[in-house]
Amino acid sequence: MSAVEEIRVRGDRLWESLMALARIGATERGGVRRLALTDEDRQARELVVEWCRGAGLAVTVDRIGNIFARREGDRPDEPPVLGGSHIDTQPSGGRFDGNYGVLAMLEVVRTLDDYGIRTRAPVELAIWTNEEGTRFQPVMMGSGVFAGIFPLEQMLRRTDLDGRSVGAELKRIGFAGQAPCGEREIGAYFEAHIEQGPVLEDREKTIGVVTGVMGLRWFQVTVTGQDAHAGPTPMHLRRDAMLAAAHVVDGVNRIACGHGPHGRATVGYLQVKPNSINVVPGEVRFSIDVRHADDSALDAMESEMRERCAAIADATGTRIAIGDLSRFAPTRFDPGMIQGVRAAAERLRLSHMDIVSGAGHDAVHLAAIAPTGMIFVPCEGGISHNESENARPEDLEAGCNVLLHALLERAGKS
Ligand code: HGY
Ligand code: MN
Ligand code: MN
Repeated sequence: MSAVEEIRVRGDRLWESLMALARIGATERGGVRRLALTDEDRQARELVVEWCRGAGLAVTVDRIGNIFARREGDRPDEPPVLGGSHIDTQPSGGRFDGNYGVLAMLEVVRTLDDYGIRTRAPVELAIWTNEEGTRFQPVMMGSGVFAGIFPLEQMLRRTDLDGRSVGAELKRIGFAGQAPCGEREIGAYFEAHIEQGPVLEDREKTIGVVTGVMGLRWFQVTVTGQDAHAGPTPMHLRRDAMLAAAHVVDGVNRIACGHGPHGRATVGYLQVKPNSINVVPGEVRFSIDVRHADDSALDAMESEMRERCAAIADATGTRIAIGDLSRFAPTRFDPGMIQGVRAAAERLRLSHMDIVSGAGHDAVHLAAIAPTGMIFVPCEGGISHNESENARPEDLEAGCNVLLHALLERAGKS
């Protein structure tokens, strides 16, 4: 019987499961398109549930479609130690964002079985509904309902651009579960994830000990001007919504650069009406994603953005409406969990460094209700939310070993 310190996951089996899952929603350019609650999401959910049941786990689904696969512990009444992430992706997403955290947890469970290890506390694999927030807002929806941050009924009524609701889509794909959302004690939560940025690769570190997550604010902006003929309408008599939008895009970029190094602002989505080559646009709708590691900086960025929009509206004779889409404050993880991840990396003799996550994760919501920690591994060129997203098998295996040993420390070996 191997001493616990010597047990290791099987990197080949982890890689095979990642590649098998990546085939669901695979794109021609090597990425994955698996939007939340689509048929691709259903197929992926069914596959992972089948693997979980094959590993002897008891699977439950809650009312927002979060999936929990439970491995019983010797003390079934003890709050479970959870590990997981999400399997919904961006429209042109990658094979590892979210999927790695779910399948690393499955690999941990399979490894515990390989070595015949029983834990004191129960262990649960978690798959959170709609982490990406692309098709339905807010971002990190399922974990937010589980943590009591988003009201269930309101989230079930949220609709996509085609008017389909979360509740109807959960029913349609067969994942409108019966279990209550949350309302139970969680012993701890771990999430393994690719970094989605270039720092670990640049510093040649295998493991990121995640100390916290940047705060995020999403806005929906609607600029209203006046449709007009592109020929007869003189420049100074136009109310050009596209011109105003262009000034806002440039303005938020300057605001973020003015709050470096952690300031971020992105306009990722833009719709033009009537979107015709010879019509001055009368309406432009777009998103703004603002982030920072510090809440007062986020406040400053938001007020500068609102002031700048008011000035642009005046200057262009347009109206600019700013709606709130989603937000969460900067998060610091539990010091004991951070130390647990760090100690596991040290025991495994893996190079590591502390790092703040620029990307949001379900761990942000779990941190509100349980001791939470994250483990990062590098991704190639720091590229993510991109079909070319890639990670090295040996790094994925290393991160999974850190998850195994940090989780065992928390769940206790019987
Ligand atoms: O937007 C984010 O940071 C995450 O990928 N949903
Ligand atoms: Mn993710
Ligand atoms: Mn993502």
